[in-house]
Amino acid sequence: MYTQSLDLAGPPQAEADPETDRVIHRDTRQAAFDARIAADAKIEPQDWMPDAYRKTLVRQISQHAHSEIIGMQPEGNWISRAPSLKRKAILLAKVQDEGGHGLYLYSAAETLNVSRDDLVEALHTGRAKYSSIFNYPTLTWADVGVIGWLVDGAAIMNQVPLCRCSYGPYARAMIRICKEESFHQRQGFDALRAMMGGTEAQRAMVQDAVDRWWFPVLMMFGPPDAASPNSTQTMAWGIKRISNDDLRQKFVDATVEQARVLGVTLPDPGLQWNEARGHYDFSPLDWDEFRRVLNGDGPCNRERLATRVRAHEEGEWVREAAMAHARRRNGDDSGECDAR
Ligand code: FAQ
Repeated sequence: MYTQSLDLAGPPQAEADPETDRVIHRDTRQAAFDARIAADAKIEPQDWMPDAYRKTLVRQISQHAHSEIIGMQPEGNWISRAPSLKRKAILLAKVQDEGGHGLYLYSAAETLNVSRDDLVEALHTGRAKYSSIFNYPTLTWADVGVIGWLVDGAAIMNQVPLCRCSYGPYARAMIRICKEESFHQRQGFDALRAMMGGTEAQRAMVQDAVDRWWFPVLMMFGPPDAASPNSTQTMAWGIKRISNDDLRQKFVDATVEQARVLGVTLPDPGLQWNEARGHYDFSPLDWDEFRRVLNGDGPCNRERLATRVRAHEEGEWVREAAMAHARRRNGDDSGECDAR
Protein backbone atom coordinates (compact mmCIF):
# COMPACT_ATOMS: atom_id res chain seq x y z
CA MET A 1 0.00 0.00 0.00
CA TYR A 2 1.37 3.40 -0.83
CA THR A 3 -0.07 6.83 -0.25
CA GLN A 4 0.56 10.46 -0.96
CA SER A 5 2.75 10.44 2.16
CA LEU A 6 5.51 9.15 -0.11
CA ASP A 7 5.48 12.58 -1.68
CA LEU A 8 5.82 14.64 1.46
CA ALA A 9 9.15 16.27 2.17
CA GLY A 10 9.90 16.50 5.95
CA PRO A 11 8.42 19.14 8.29
CA PRO A 12 8.69 22.72 6.99
CA GLN A 13 11.80 24.67 8.06
CA ALA A 14 11.17 27.79 10.12
CA GLU A 15 13.06 30.04 7.70
CA ALA A 16 12.38 28.08 4.51
CA ASP A 17 12.37 29.99 1.25
CA PRO A 18 8.97 29.03 -0.26
CA GLU A 19 10.41 29.03 -3.80
CA THR A 20 13.27 26.62 -2.98
CA ASP A 21 10.90 24.56 -0.88
CA ARG A 22 8.56 24.12 -3.83
CA VAL A 23 11.43 23.00 -6.05
CA ILE A 24 12.67 20.44 -3.51
CA HIS A 25 9.14 19.23 -2.97
CA ARG A 26 8.68 18.78 -6.70
CA ASP A 27 12.03 17.02 -7.08
CA THR A 28 11.08 14.56 -4.35
CA ARG A 29 7.78 13.82 -6.02
CA GLN A 30 9.38 13.48 -9.43
CA ALA A 31 11.94 11.06 -7.97
CA ALA A 32 9.17 8.97 -6.40
CA PHE A 33 7.29 8.92 -9.71
CA ASP A 34 10.43 7.96 -11.66
CA ALA A 35 11.16 5.18 -9.18
CA ARG A 36 7.68 3.73 -9.56
CA ILE A 37 7.98 3.79 -13.36
CA ALA A 38 11.45 2.19 -13.20
CA ALA A 39 10.10 -0.53 -10.89
CA ASP A 40 7.23 -1.16 -13.32
CA ALA A 41 4.71 -0.31 -10.57
CA LYS A 42 1.35 1.29 -11.30
CA ILE A 43 0.61 4.98 -10.99
CA GLU A 44 -2.83 5.53 -9.43
CA PRO A 45 -5.08 8.62 -9.60
CA GLN A 46 -4.15 9.85 -6.09
CA ASP A 47 -0.42 9.68 -6.87
CA TRP A 48 1.53 12.74 -7.90
CA MET A 49 2.40 12.65 -11.61
CA PRO A 50 4.12 15.10 -13.97
CA ASP A 51 1.73 17.34 -15.91
CA ALA A 52 3.00 15.99 -19.23
CA TYR A 53 2.26 12.39 -18.17
CA ARG A 54 -1.28 13.38 -17.16
CA LYS A 55 -1.79 15.29 -20.41
CA THR A 56 -0.56 12.42 -22.55
CA LEU A 57 -2.83 9.97 -20.79
CA VAL A 58 -5.84 12.24 -21.20
CA ARG A 59 -5.03 12.56 -24.91
CA GLN A 60 -4.58 8.86 -25.55
CA ILE A 61 -7.37 7.53 -23.33
CA SER A 62 -9.91 10.06 -24.60
CA GLN A 63 -8.97 9.43 -28.23
CA HIS A 64 -9.38 5.75 -27.53
CA ALA A 65 -12.81 6.34 -25.92
CA HIS A 66 -13.90 8.48 -28.87
CA SER A 67 -12.80 5.71 -31.26
CA GLU A 68 -14.96 3.16 -29.48
CA ILE A 69 -18.01 5.41 -29.61
CA ILE A 70 -17.58 6.54 -33.22
CA GLY A 71 -16.63 2.94 -34.05
CA MET A 72 -20.21 1.88 -33.26
CA GLN A 73 -21.41 3.58 -36.45
CA PRO A 74 -19.93 1.55 -39.33
CA GLU A 75 -21.29 -1.73 -37.96
CA GLY A 76 -24.41 -0.21 -36.40
CA ASN A 77 -25.33 0.65 -39.96
CA TRP A 78 -25.89 -3.08 -40.60
CA ILE A 79 -27.90 -4.13 -37.54
CA SER A 80 -31.23 -3.79 -39.32
CA ARG A 81 -29.88 -5.64 -42.38
CA ALA A 82 -28.08 -8.59 -40.77
CA PRO A 83 -28.73 -11.75 -42.80
CA SER A 84 -30.18 -13.85 -39.93
CA LEU A 85 -31.55 -13.50 -36.42
CA LYS A 86 -28.38 -15.10 -35.03
CA ARG A 87 -26.07 -12.67 -36.83
CA LYS A 88 -28.27 -9.77 -35.78
CA ALA A 89 -28.15 -10.76 -32.10
CA ILE A 90 -24.36 -11.13 -32.27
CA LEU A 91 -23.92 -7.78 -33.99
CA LEU A 92 -26.22 -6.00 -31.53
CA ALA A 93 -24.18 -7.37 -28.62
CA LYS A 94 -20.91 -6.38 -30.27
CA VAL A 95 -21.93 -2.81 -31.04
CA GLN A 96 -23.24 -2.47 -27.50
CA ASP A 97 -19.90 -3.75 -26.18
CA GLU A 98 -18.09 -1.00 -28.10
CA GLY A 99 -20.31 1.59 -26.41
CA GLY A 100 -19.41 -0.02 -23.06
CA HIS A 101 -15.70 0.20 -23.88
CA GLY A 102 -16.14 3.91 -24.53
CA LEU A 103 -17.74 4.28 -21.11
CA TYR A 104 -14.96 2.41 -19.26
CA LEU A 105 -12.42 4.58 -21.04
CA TYR A 106 -14.18 7.90 -20.37
CA SER A 107 -14.33 6.84 -16.71
CA ALA A 108 -10.59 6.06 -16.75
CA ALA A 109 -9.92 9.50 -18.29
CA GLU A 110 -12.08 11.19 -15.64
CA THR A 111 -9.76 9.87 -12.91
CA LEU A 112 -7.22 12.34 -14.34
CA ASN A 113 -9.35 15.33 -13.31
CA VAL A 114 -10.96 16.07 -16.65
CA SER A 115 -14.68 16.28 -17.18
CA ARG A 116 -16.44 14.02 -19.61
CA ASP A 117 -18.37 17.01 -20.95
CA ASP A 118 -15.09 18.66 -21.96
CA LEU A 119 -13.84 15.48 -23.64
CA VAL A 120 -17.08 15.03 -25.56
CA GLU A 121 -17.04 18.69 -26.55
CA ALA A 122 -13.49 18.26 -27.93
CA LEU A 123 -14.71 15.35 -30.06
CA HIS A 124 -17.78 17.18 -31.32
CA THR A 125 -15.86 20.30 -32.29
CA GLY A 126 -13.19 18.28 -34.13
CA ARG A 127 -10.40 19.18 -31.65
CA ALA A 128 -9.93 15.56 -30.55
CA LYS A 129 -8.98 12.71 -32.83
CA TYR A 130 -10.50 9.24 -33.09
CA SER A 131 -9.16 6.24 -34.99
CA SER A 132 -8.74 6.84 -38.72
CA ILE A 133 -10.28 3.45 -39.50
CA PHE A 134 -13.83 4.51 -38.63
CA ASN A 135 -13.88 7.03 -41.46
CA TYR A 136 -14.24 4.26 -44.04
CA PRO A 137 -17.67 3.07 -45.22
CA THR A 138 -19.29 -0.35 -44.71
CA LEU A 139 -20.64 -1.09 -48.19
CA THR A 140 -21.69 -4.74 -47.81
CA TRP A 141 -22.35 -7.33 -45.11
CA ALA A 142 -18.84 -8.69 -45.69
CA ASP A 143 -17.47 -5.38 -44.35
CA VAL A 144 -19.01 -6.19 -40.99
CA GLY A 145 -17.14 -9.51 -40.91
CA VAL A 146 -13.93 -7.82 -42.00
CA ILE A 147 -14.24 -5.19 -39.26
CA GLY A 148 -14.48 -7.99 -36.70
CA TRP A 149 -11.62 -10.00 -38.16
CA LEU A 150 -9.17 -7.24 -39.11
CA VAL A 151 -10.18 -4.06 -37.21
CA ASP A 152 -10.82 -5.85 -33.92
CA GLY A 153 -7.80 -8.05 -34.66
CA ALA A 154 -5.59 -4.96 -34.99
CA ALA A 155 -7.22 -3.40 -31.93
CA ILE A 156 -6.36 -6.49 -29.84
CA MET A 157 -2.76 -6.49 -31.08
CA ASN A 158 -2.46 -2.85 -30.00
CA GLN A 159 -4.44 -3.18 -26.78
CA VAL A 160 -3.03 -6.32 -25.15
CA PRO A 161 0.24 -4.50 -24.33
CA LEU A 162 -1.85 -1.62 -22.93
CA CYS A 163 -3.08 -4.03 -20.21
CA ARG A 164 0.44 -3.49 -18.77
CA CYS A 165 0.24 0.30 -19.07
CA SER A 166 1.77 2.17 -16.13
CA TYR A 167 -1.47 4.02 -15.33
CA GLY A 168 -3.65 1.70 -13.22
CA PRO A 169 -7.17 2.70 -14.31
CA TYR A 170 -6.28 2.49 -18.03
CA ALA A 171 -4.53 -0.86 -17.62
CA ARG A 172 -7.49 -2.33 -15.74
CA ALA A 173 -10.02 -1.05 -18.28
CA MET A 174 -7.93 -2.61 -21.05
CA ILE A 175 -7.96 -6.07 -19.43
CA ARG A 176 -11.72 -6.16 -19.58
CA ILE A 177 -11.89 -4.63 -23.04
CA CYS A 178 -9.40 -7.12 -24.51
CA LYS A 179 -11.48 -10.07 -23.33
CA GLU A 180 -14.47 -8.70 -25.20
CA GLU A 181 -12.43 -7.78 -28.28
CA SER A 182 -11.33 -11.39 -28.74
CA PHE A 183 -14.97 -12.42 -28.99
CA HIS A 184 -15.47 -9.64 -31.53
CA GLN A 185 -12.55 -10.82 -33.63
CA ARG A 186 -13.77 -14.41 -33.63
CA GLN A 187 -17.33 -13.53 -34.57
CA GLY A 188 -15.99 -11.57 -37.55
CA PHE A 189 -13.82 -14.48 -38.67
CA ASP A 190 -16.76 -16.86 -38.22
CA ALA A 191 -19.08 -14.66 -40.31
CA LEU A 192 -16.49 -14.53 -43.08
CA ARG A 193 -15.92 -18.29 -42.99
CA ALA A 194 -19.64 -18.82 -43.45
CA MET A 195 -19.59 -16.55 -46.50
CA MET A 196 -16.48 -18.20 -47.93
CA GLY A 197 -18.32 -21.53 -47.75
CA GLY A 198 -21.25 -20.00 -49.66
CA THR A 199 -21.70 -18.88 -53.25
CA GLU A 200 -19.16 -17.44 -55.68
CA ALA A 201 -20.81 -14.03 -55.22
CA GLN A 202 -20.39 -14.23 -51.45
CA ARG A 203 -16.70 -15.13 -51.77
CA ALA A 204 -16.20 -12.21 -54.15
CA MET A 205 -17.92 -9.92 -51.64
CA VAL A 206 -15.52 -11.00 -48.89
CA GLN A 207 -12.47 -10.53 -51.14
CA ASP A 208 -13.68 -7.06 -52.15
CA ALA A 209 -14.09 -6.06 -48.49
CA VAL A 210 -10.61 -7.37 -47.62
CA ASP A 211 -9.16 -5.42 -50.57
CA ARG A 212 -10.72 -2.17 -49.30
CA TRP A 213 -9.91 -2.55 -45.59
CA TRP A 214 -6.40 -4.09 -45.54
CA PHE A 215 -4.29 -0.96 -45.93
CA PRO A 216 -6.45 1.33 -43.75
CA VAL A 217 -6.26 -1.35 -41.02
CA LEU A 218 -2.45 -1.30 -41.15
CA MET A 219 -2.58 2.47 -40.61
CA MET A 220 -4.52 2.00 -37.36
CA PHE A 221 -1.18 1.38 -35.63
CA GLY A 222 -0.18 4.99 -36.25
CA PRO A 223 2.64 6.61 -38.24
CA PRO A 224 6.01 4.89 -38.67
CA ASP A 225 8.15 5.04 -35.52
CA ALA A 226 10.45 7.63 -37.08
CA ALA A 227 7.46 9.93 -37.65
CA SER A 228 5.69 9.26 -34.34
CA PRO A 229 6.18 12.33 -32.13
CA ASN A 230 4.73 10.73 -29.00
CA SER A 231 6.21 7.23 -28.99
CA THR A 232 9.60 7.81 -27.36
CA GLN A 233 8.15 9.55 -24.33
CA THR A 234 5.07 7.35 -23.93
CA MET A 235 7.25 4.25 -24.10
CA ALA A 236 9.67 5.69 -21.53
CA TRP A 237 6.66 6.23 -19.25
CA GLY A 238 5.44 2.67 -19.77
CA ILE A 239 2.18 3.78 -21.36
CA LYS A 240 2.91 2.24 -24.74
CA ARG A 241 4.92 -0.96 -24.45
CA ILE A 242 5.50 -1.84 -28.11
CA SER A 243 6.16 0.64 -30.91
CA ASN A 244 3.76 1.39 -33.80
CA ASP A 245 5.94 -0.39 -36.38
CA ASP A 246 6.58 -3.45 -34.22
CA LEU A 247 2.86 -3.88 -33.53
CA ARG A 248 2.07 -3.46 -37.23
CA GLN A 249 4.62 -6.16 -38.07
CA LYS A 250 3.24 -8.54 -35.43
CA PHE A 251 -0.23 -8.03 -36.87
CA VAL A 252 0.85 -8.72 -40.45
CA ASP A 253 2.75 -11.85 -39.38
CA ALA A 254 -0.27 -13.20 -37.49
CA THR A 255 -2.82 -12.34 -40.16
CA VAL A 256 -1.21 -13.96 -43.19
CA GLU A 257 -1.95 -17.47 -41.91
CA GLN A 258 -5.51 -16.52 -40.97
CA ALA A 259 -6.08 -15.21 -44.51
CA ARG A 260 -4.82 -18.52 -45.90
CA VAL A 261 -7.25 -20.50 -43.71
CA LEU A 262 -10.07 -18.20 -44.80
CA GLY A 263 -9.13 -18.50 -48.49
CA VAL A 264 -8.74 -14.78 -49.20
CA THR A 265 -5.79 -12.94 -50.75
CA LEU A 266 -4.29 -9.99 -48.91
CA PRO A 267 -4.10 -7.26 -51.55
CA ASP A 268 -0.38 -6.53 -51.40
CA PRO A 269 1.94 -7.84 -54.12
CA GLY A 270 4.88 -6.91 -51.87
CA LEU A 271 3.76 -9.25 -49.09
CA GLN A 272 6.32 -12.04 -48.78
CA TRP A 273 8.17 -14.00 -46.13
CA ASN A 274 11.65 -12.67 -45.41
CA GLU A 275 13.73 -15.54 -44.09
CA ALA A 276 16.54 -13.28 -42.88
CA ARG A 277 14.24 -11.04 -40.83
CA GLY A 278 11.94 -13.83 -39.73
CA HIS A 279 8.96 -11.63 -40.67
CA TYR A 280 6.74 -10.84 -43.62
CA ASP A 281 7.81 -7.88 -45.75
CA PHE A 282 4.99 -5.65 -46.97
CA SER A 283 4.65 -2.62 -49.25
CA PRO A 284 4.97 0.95 -47.95
CA LEU A 285 1.67 2.47 -46.84
CA ASP A 286 0.08 5.59 -48.31
CA TRP A 287 0.75 8.05 -45.48
CA ASP A 288 -0.74 10.91 -47.51
CA GLU A 289 -4.08 9.13 -47.31
CA PHE A 290 -3.59 8.70 -43.55
CA ARG A 291 -2.93 12.42 -43.12
CA ARG A 292 -5.96 13.31 -45.24
CA VAL A 293 -8.19 11.12 -43.08
CA LEU A 294 -6.74 12.59 -39.88
CA ASN A 295 -7.33 16.09 -41.22
CA GLY A 296 -11.04 15.40 -41.67
CA ASP A 297 -11.00 14.48 -45.36
CA GLY A 298 -11.62 10.74 -45.28
CA PRO A 299 -14.60 9.15 -47.04
CA CYS A 300 -16.93 9.40 -44.01
CA ASN A 301 -15.42 11.94 -41.55
CA ARG A 302 -18.20 14.49 -41.88
CA GLU A 303 -20.98 11.91 -41.70
CA ARG A 304 -19.48 10.17 -38.64
CA LEU A 305 -19.14 13.40 -36.68
CA ALA A 306 -22.56 14.73 -37.70
CA THR A 307 -24.21 11.43 -36.66
CA ARG A 308 -22.43 11.55 -33.29
CA VAL A 309 -23.43 15.16 -32.60
CA ARG A 310 -27.04 14.45 -33.59
CA ALA A 311 -27.18 11.38 -31.31
CA HIS A 312 -25.81 13.48 -28.44
CA GLU A 313 -28.37 16.23 -28.97
CA GLU A 314 -31.25 13.76 -29.29
CA GLY A 315 -30.07 12.07 -26.08
CA GLU A 316 -30.38 15.29 -24.06
CA TRP A 317 -33.66 14.17 -22.45
CA VAL A 318 -32.08 10.88 -21.33
CA ARG A 319 -29.24 12.72 -19.59
CA GLU A 320 -31.73 15.09 -17.97
CA ALA A 321 -33.87 12.19 -16.76
CA ALA A 322 -30.82 10.38 -15.36
CA MET A 323 -29.70 13.51 -13.51
CA ALA A 324 -33.20 14.06 -12.08
CA HIS A 325 -33.27 10.44 -10.93
CA ALA A 326 -29.83 10.79 -9.31
CA ARG A 327 -30.90 13.99 -7.51
CA ARG A 328 -34.02 12.30 -6.21
CA ARG A 329 -32.07 9.28 -4.96
CA ASN A 330 -29.69 11.62 -3.16
CA GLY A 331 -32.66 13.32 -1.55
CA ASP A 332 -31.82 16.79 -2.92
CA ASP A 333 -34.90 17.11 -5.09
CA SER A 334 -38.13 17.81 -3.21
CA GLY A 335 -40.26 17.78 -6.40
CA GLU A 336 -43.16 15.33 -6.40
CA CYS A 337 -43.44 12.59 -8.96
CA ASP A 338 -46.47 12.77 -11.25
CA ALA A 339 -47.03 9.07 -10.93
CA ARG A 340 -45.55 6.34 -8.79
N1 FAQ B 1 -6.06 7.34 -36.16
O1 FAQ B 1 2.84 9.89 -32.05
P1 FAQ B 1 1.80 8.94 -32.52
C1 FAQ B 1 -10.94 -0.14 -31.79
C2 FAQ B 1 -2.43 10.31 -34.18
S1 FAQ B 1 -10.25 1.09 -30.89
C3 FAQ B 1 -6.14 8.61 -35.74
O2 FAQ B 1 2.26 7.60 -32.97
P2 FAQ B 1 0.47 7.83 -30.24
C4 FAQ B 1 -11.99 -0.99 -31.15
C5 FAQ B 1 -2.03 10.32 -32.73
O3 FAQ B 1 -3.17 10.40 -31.91
C6 FAQ B 1 -9.13 1.90 -32.01
N2 FAQ B 1 -5.10 9.28 -35.20
O4 FAQ B 1 0.65 8.84 -31.43
C7 FAQ B 1 -13.13 -1.09 -32.05
C8 FAQ B 1 -1.15 11.55 -32.68
O5 FAQ B 1 -1.97 12.71 -32.69
P3 FAQ B 1 -1.90 13.87 -31.54
C9 FAQ B 1 -8.41 2.95 -31.29
C10 FAQ B 1 -3.94 8.59 -35.08
O6 FAQ B 1 -0.70 8.27 -29.44
C11 FAQ B 1 -13.16 -2.05 -33.05
C12 FAQ B 1 -0.49 11.55 -34.04
O7 FAQ B 1 -1.29 10.75 -34.89
N3 FAQ B 1 -7.38 2.39 -30.48
O8 FAQ B 1 -10.57 -0.26 -32.91
C13 FAQ B 1 -3.80 7.26 -35.48
O9 FAQ B 1 1.74 7.59 -29.53
C14 FAQ B 1 -14.27 -2.17 -33.90
C15 FAQ B 1 0.92 11.02 -33.99
O10 FAQ B 1 0.97 9.61 -33.72
C16 FAQ B 1 -6.67 3.17 -29.64
O11 FAQ B 1 -6.89 4.35 -29.54
C17 FAQ B 1 -4.93 6.63 -36.04
N4 FAQ B 1 -4.90 5.36 -36.48
O12 FAQ B 1 0.10 6.43 -30.96
C18 FAQ B 1 -14.23 -0.27 -31.87
C19 FAQ B 1 -5.62 2.45 -28.83
N5 FAQ B 1 -2.53 6.87 -35.25
O13 FAQ B 1 -2.80 13.40 -30.45
C20 FAQ B 1 -15.36 -0.36 -32.73
C21 FAQ B 1 -4.90 3.38 -27.89
C22 FAQ B 1 -1.90 7.94 -34.72
O14 FAQ B 1 -0.46 13.94 -31.10
C23 FAQ B 1 -15.37 -1.34 -33.74
N6 FAQ B 1 -4.08 4.32 -28.60
N7 FAQ B 1 -2.74 8.97 -34.63
O15 FAQ B 1 -2.43 15.08 -32.20
C24 FAQ B 1 -2.80 4.06 -29.01
O16 FAQ B 1 -2.29 2.96 -28.84
C25 FAQ B 1 -2.04 5.18 -29.63
O17 FAQ B 1 -2.67 6.39 -29.32
C26 FAQ B 1 -1.87 5.05 -31.18
C27 FAQ B 1 -1.10 6.28 -31.67
C28 FAQ B 1 -1.07 3.80 -31.51
C29 FAQ B 1 -3.21 5.01 -31.88
